[in-house]
Amino acid sequence: MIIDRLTAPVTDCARSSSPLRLIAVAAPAALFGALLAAQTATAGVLSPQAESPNAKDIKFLYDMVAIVGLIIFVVVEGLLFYALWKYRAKKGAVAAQIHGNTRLEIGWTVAAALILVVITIVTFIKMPAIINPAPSDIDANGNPVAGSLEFASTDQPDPPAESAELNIKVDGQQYVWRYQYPGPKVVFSYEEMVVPVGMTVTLDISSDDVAHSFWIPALGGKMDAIPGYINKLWFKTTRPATYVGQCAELCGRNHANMYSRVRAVPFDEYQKWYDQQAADIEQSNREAPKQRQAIEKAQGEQSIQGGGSAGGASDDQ
Ligand SMILES: [Cu+2]
Repeated sequence: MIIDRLTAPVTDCARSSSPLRLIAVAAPAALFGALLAAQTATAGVLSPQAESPNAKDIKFLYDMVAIVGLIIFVVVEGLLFYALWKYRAKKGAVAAQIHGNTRLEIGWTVAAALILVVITIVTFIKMPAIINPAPSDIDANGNPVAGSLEFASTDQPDPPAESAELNIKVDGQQYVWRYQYPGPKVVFSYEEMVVPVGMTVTLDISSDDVAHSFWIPALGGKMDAIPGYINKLWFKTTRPATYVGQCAELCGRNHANMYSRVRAVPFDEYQKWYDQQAADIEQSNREAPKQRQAIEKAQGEQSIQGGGSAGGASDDQ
């Protein structure tokens, strides 16, 4: 009887809490899954995506530090578990009192310092290639050029003088990216940047309102977009593809919707897009005043029919 009384509430309790327990496990798992599904949030699950030469160098440094860290983690944890097992408490055992081991202590201090020195040297070797823009693989007319010296950041120099480059002004605005293209025509686009494959693209990044951050993970570093400042970044694509990114600085209510995209296309296709975009913009500029006049006229007639209103459109607006 006693046992019955004791066990009954326990099983009741277990039964009632099982859906809760399921939710407690399933909800974080679903959240984690959703995070992984957001391509730009992970930027490659274990190791960063890399397409542009500077992105590849950043990935190399990242992987190097991650692998060294992983080896040290395995060795330290391995020794810890080995010691736990080998020296586990036995009946009547008295713990040995140890007061340091000079040789061992000097050893692991020197080893740690050496690892840091190696990481520093390799990082400094890679730095110029991350900072300085590489020359384009194609010239200003879209013809391939021989050789590909890989030369990227805030104080980045221009690509080598003889190399073609495409300089795009990137402007962060709550909540959209605007790209202004160079050349004889007025060409700009929002959200999606179109670039020719093989051309080194240099970016002058700024903002109209608050701090944003321009980031296409596969195409190199992340750069702040700050009002009043021009920060520089570069990338070079090697194949036709679309690379997605996202504003990486919390910039307000709709920050999560501030996407960015780079579409790399063959040079001819880029030129076609450039001309079409210029023509579309020119046509919109011609149509806009007509549409405005039509709207103002309609509003004017409405206000006359309604006996006039204080906020009506006037001719000089
Ligand atoms: Cu933003």
